[in-house]
Amino acid sequence: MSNKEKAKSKKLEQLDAYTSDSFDKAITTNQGLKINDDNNSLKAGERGPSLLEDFMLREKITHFDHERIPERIVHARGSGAHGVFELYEDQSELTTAGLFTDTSRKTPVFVRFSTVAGSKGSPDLARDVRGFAVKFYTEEGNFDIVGNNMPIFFIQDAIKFPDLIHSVKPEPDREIPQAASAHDTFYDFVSLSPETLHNHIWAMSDRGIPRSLRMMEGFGIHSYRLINKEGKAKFVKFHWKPILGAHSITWEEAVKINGADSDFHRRDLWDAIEKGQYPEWELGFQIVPEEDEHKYDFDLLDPTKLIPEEMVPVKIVGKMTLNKNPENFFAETEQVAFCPSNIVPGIDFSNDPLLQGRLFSYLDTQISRLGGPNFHQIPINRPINETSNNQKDAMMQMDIPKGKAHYFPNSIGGGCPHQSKMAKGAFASMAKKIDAQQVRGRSESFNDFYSQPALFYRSLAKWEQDHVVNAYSFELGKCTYKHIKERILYHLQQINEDLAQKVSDNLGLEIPKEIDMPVNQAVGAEESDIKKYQPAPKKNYLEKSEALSQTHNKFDTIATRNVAVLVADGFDMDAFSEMEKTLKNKDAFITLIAPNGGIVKCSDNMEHEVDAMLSTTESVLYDALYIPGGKKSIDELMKEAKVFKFIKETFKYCKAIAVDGEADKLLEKCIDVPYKDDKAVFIDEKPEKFVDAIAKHRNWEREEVAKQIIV
Ligand code: HDD
Repeated sequence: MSNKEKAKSKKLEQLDAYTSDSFDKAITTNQGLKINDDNNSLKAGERGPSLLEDFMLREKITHFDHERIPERIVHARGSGAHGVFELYEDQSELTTAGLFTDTSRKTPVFVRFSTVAGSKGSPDLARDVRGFAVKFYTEEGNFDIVGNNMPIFFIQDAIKFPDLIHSVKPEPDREIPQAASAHDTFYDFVSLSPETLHNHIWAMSDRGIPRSLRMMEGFGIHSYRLINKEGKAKFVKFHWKPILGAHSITWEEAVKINGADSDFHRRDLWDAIEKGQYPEWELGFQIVPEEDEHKYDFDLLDPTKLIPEEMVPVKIVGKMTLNKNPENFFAETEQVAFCPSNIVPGIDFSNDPLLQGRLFSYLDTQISRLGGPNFHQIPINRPINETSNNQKDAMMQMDIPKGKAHYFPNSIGGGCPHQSKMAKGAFASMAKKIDAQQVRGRSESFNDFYSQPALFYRSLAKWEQDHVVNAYSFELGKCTYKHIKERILYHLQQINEDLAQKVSDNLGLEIPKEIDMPVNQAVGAEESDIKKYQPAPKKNYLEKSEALSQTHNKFDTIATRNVAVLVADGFDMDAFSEMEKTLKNKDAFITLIAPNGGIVKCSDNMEHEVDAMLSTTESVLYDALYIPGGKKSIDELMKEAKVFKFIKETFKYCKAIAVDGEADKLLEKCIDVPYKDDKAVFIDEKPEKFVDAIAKHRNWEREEVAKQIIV
């Protein structure tokens, strides 16, 4: 079965009806007129001016002039793919939602991953949160989980979202810096809004620079509700767990990748799907009964808090597989419109004030982004079930709605479209008891800003903590205002003294003993109210949570890992073929790199196609390096300075290296720190050991030594 056939789904069939191609077709105007010269405009004489009469010129240029739509105000840079969600077991004790109760269903999905701050053309490896938006085309309508790769968000109330984003986007006077949080306005906002600290420390950790979009977790973040047929509701948090494990790279490497291939993540996702290595995630629920709403040291409605998995384990319920690339980036990935308000029966919202604001914002933004309120008719956004209502007009209506009555109730149209009972699959908002006074403010239970960042930092491995220290030092080092840096140092001190001390040493600044704590209350609020919103003292309700560190992860596969193989004419075929067989059996990708393009000959005089010329590629684009022996080949490689850079970088960034025969000479020549006993360097060893080391992603323990290497 071809990949395309495997990917078949009701959504893809629907999209097929809208796809077109130009193969074997005559070029025409948009009015269907065949064109006989698309190279020359109509002119008054060969050297004369173009004529207004030239409708072909005008049509072509006019279309071109309008080919761009506004990029997303956030998450502008993104990559999408089609796939399917399959349920492992019926979850009807929790919900009536068809996609979570019917195990025979294969629910089509479209997923878009993104960075947050950068523009549409910004580099993939920015330090940033990654968007993880999933649209389920269910039989009851579209259901969107518009999440991120971090389980919490920066702010607690949607009214702060424009401020957060204005602060992180390029500064308004010079439009600098692009796709980077390391600047004054962002840190000004963060330092004055301690609610941001938890998401911020996640962004400063390795989670902010994933190895691949296929190797990161996803989170719905807010508490939602699942409701079963008895009407019983439970809180739920959605988790996506990648089958390949969650892995990251270092900042130094990210900077180089951005130069070598700024489409690194986009290409990686596309290539894996094209090669039939479909990315997969398992979906998990964290369930909290409504009776337990107030049982925790944090508020379930506060989106800056996670529920540690040690307190509420994640129950795995199904699997999502991405199995088809889009046909057209603009039509699908650019025009897809996610809205957290897209919900189906059996699921409902919580009172999380951030979620409540999002329920408005997404629908609203699509209207200017996609040109009007009929954006749901764009093929990628159409649900797979039938839609029918009385919103028949507006820009770009694509259907021709028949009938006279476009209001409800009506008798002329037979009362149609009619309302449906819940038993017939209609959505009805759950009955929630609300007995409260209207207030503009927040709950005191939202005041704890330090406990969870502290838990996060404590839970990291030593090398992960080092990366956090480096990230804070780098980012604050890029800020120019001393008082902003000091305010951040103060907050870091509240989170973890060791962290604060290391960062302040790096910056050469003192940690202030106190700062003027900003007040999230109305101007002129009562003293007692102001006090109510001061940060609460840090609590320690859990010493460590393993789920927060990427060291407690999946390290059991090398599928889709890209191994660079450096060769020149005369490389040892015996060693190479054993290695190649082992790696390919485990679904790794191999890139044969040689000083020149075209063909390279092995020791058996066989011809091998070169995948990349040394001058066109960089070590940072690969997960591991293998160099087979062969005197002639190694002598040739010895002459290439780029080979030494390649090896040194691979070692410096803690990746697995295997060499055979004479190739050890290359390591000896360029690695000037001890490497022979390194856990991930293999000299004339069995390929299986190399495989295990690649599966471990990196030998981070090497970092202390490797950082002395200059490249
Ligand atoms: Fe948002 C896009 C994720 C809070 C307003 N958001 C957007 C996308 C993702 C998220 C993944 C890209 C969707 C796509 O690929 O098209 N946003 C989040 C998460 C949040 C969050 C996980 C907090 C838990 N967002 C948030 C708030 C607001 C917005 C509080 C406004 C009040 N977000 C938007 C937006 C965007 C958007 C401006 C831009 C493009 C779009 O919606 O479709 O409306």
